[in-house]
Amino acid sequence: MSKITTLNEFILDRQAEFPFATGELSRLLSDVAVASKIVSNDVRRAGLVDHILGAQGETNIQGEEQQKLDVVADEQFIKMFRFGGEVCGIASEENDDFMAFEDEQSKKGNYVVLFDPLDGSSNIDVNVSIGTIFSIYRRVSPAGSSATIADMLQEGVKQVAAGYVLYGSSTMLVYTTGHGVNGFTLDPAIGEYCLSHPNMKMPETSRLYSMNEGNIDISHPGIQEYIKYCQGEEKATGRPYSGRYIGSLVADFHRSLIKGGIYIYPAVPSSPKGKLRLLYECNPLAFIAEQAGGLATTGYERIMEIKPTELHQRVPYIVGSKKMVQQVLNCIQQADSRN
Ligand code: P6P
Repeated sequence: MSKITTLNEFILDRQAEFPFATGELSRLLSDVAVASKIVSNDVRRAGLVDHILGAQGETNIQGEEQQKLDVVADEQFIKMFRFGGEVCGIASEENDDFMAFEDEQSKKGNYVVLFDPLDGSSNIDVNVSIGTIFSIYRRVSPAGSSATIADMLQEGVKQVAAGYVLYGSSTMLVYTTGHGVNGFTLDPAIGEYCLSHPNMKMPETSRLYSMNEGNIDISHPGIQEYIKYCQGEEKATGRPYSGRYIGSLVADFHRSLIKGGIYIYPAVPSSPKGKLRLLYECNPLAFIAEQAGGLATTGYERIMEIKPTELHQRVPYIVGSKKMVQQVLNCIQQADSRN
């Protein structure tokens, strides 16, 4: 049995890899981990909320209004960042505008965090895995001042760290600081994240594709062509492809990271710019994907090179195994050249 490496040990061991290695980013990553443990505990009790602990909008015996779990998660992460001392501001899927923390300690913080506190939360009611996604940047505004929108609207290539927490059959935290991808599984017996998936690499190809089948016929002809190829009859080289779509981005992405695969959420008439959010869904997972050997694109440009223009902007999203993404790009290019 090998030695258990906890997340905190791992972060400290690797601290020298961080630019500006003053321990600030290490503490921030530890803050993310602590907040996620609290959210994990809430998620594990979610099934009790409506039926035993009271439905959203009702007040509990303390007279506190029962909140939706994604609001609870959002407030938990914001509280952790606000009082952690490393973060001068945040942007979250749950809040229309970004938040600049105005206390003097926070204004000295060198980082901003953009996050989706509980992506796929509509799956809670059916007990399907959900996740937290986070993206960390160094601020561009002067230390000591209030965070600005410019701190939030940075290209994905400027992320200093990114990751996700998957509340699945176990709770896993997967992150990168630009030096590879590592996965940690929460051991509830000791309350620690333990290194379970060191140096994660996304297989270059796979027979798993992940797309809402209802979108296929209304998406780009090149994407239609690719999916039809995947759904084609028995391939001479082996079993046909399999469709796997959980409807929870973090769970679908994590499977691609482990087993290989491709996740596609294209522009469709109901979401002409795509459904997924660039800043706190697509960029952080793109950073993970690229660090693990995969690719992430809109179909026309690298996700992490997009210059953001607004906090909640959406983009078409194709992410996963390198050879599968390249094949989709070829299909898109060929379809465009035929038009
Ligand atoms: P659809 C969840 O709402 C989410 O943002 C992702 O987690 C998920 O992959 C996608 O939307 C599902 O969207 O339109 O297929 O239900």
